[in-house]
Amino acid sequence: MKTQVTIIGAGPSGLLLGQLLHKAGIDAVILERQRPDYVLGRIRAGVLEQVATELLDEVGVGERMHAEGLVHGGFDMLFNGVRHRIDLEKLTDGKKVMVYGQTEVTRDLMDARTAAGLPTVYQAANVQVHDFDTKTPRVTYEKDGQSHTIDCDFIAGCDGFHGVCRASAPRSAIKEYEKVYPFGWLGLLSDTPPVHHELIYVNHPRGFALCSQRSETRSRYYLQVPLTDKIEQWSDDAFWDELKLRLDPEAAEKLVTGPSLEKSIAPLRSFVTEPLRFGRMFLAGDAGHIVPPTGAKGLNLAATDVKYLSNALVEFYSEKSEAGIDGYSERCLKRIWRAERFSWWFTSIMHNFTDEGAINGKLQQAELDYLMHSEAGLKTIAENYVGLPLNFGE
Ligand code: FAS
Ligand code: PHB
Repeated sequence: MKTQVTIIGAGPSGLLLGQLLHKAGIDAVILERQRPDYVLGRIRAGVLEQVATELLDEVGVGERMHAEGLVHGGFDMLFNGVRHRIDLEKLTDGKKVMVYGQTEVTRDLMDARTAAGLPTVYQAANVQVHDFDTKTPRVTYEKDGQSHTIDCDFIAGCDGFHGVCRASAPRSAIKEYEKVYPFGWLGLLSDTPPVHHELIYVNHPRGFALCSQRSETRSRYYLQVPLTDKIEQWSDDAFWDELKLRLDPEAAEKLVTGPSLEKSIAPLRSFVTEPLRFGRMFLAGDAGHIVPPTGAKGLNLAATDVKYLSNALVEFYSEKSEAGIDGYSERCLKRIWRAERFSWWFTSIMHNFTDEGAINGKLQQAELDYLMHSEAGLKTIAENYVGLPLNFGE
């Protein structure tokens, strides 16, 4: 088989890239090692920046998001028993965020790809990338016991943190930066009405909590838990009891509990790969970077990565210019590091770092107190949360 771009991974990065390239008339094949229902079953991101919603509109899959998504103009930060509303709209001259689960984004992109009759190979096993340091890269994979080869011009590594693409880059050419946090997030999805009409981020002596949502009848909650915790230790009742202990009395009273539809523990890390380009192979999304989910940046960074990559490939094919692909890595990394910084900072002020001594808690409280009483402090939270403009700093 021959194509222009082989995309590895049918998560949001790969699927959005596929639609952007299709819109530009560039052929691409997506190889995904799992089944579609498995990809959809992973419960992940919940908040989209305006930049991401505009990209979904650009590729024509924004209709259901606008119909079912929840537009939020602010969120609450709860600490010392007091809730402080971060008025995103006022602090960013009108910007808001869209609460629309990654599962739905992925479903919309999958449906659009199928409707356009575009090639996606699910359950593609043993995907391997070859000769990406030449102008004729190849990808091999196995499907139903048959071996296949795809000759292409470019390989897009959209295969997530545990994918094959970054692992295939020459170690001498790659630098990886990593910070692993001493706790995880225990997430629970339930068909219960959200406890509040906006998100609530909680800094409590017992640990961080987050009250998020997927619709007016479906909620998503998180608790900071020790890295040693196993999901089997957490019954639904234990989860709800702990969440109530971390909420203020009003929210604890209002909280509607119910059976979990999904429950999982995710580790938190800050991770960046430099560079994001290896010859004719590019990394995008979680394949190139990971943020702690506190700042709701993971999915949004993936969207801008693939926008930059599709622009670069359009320039290559339409203008025979390599400027875009040569500048891809640097352009992405500038935005990535800004999101990494905010996600690390927001994680550092909202979580319980027991191993950093009592003074850390006091310093956190002092920082939170300052931020809530400073226009500049509130603005820095808001402008990063809604997403810095693409031309920020230019
Ligand atoms: P993905 O990991 O979503 O997709 C990669 C795809 O590549 C997968 O479908 C995988 O099966 C496939 N693949 C991997 N190796 C392959 C191979 N060798 N061959 C073929 N296919 C291969 N972000 C937020 O903003 N908020 C959150 O709350 C949040 N929670 C998260 C929880 C968890 C447990 C994880 C892991 C991430 C979370 N994220 C969150 C981040 C998440 O939303 C990512 O940013 C988003 O999934 C990025 O999308 P992709 O880059 O497409 O990577
Ligand atoms: C979610 O709804 O899953 C979500 C929302 C905001 C975050 C992280 C996760 O910061």
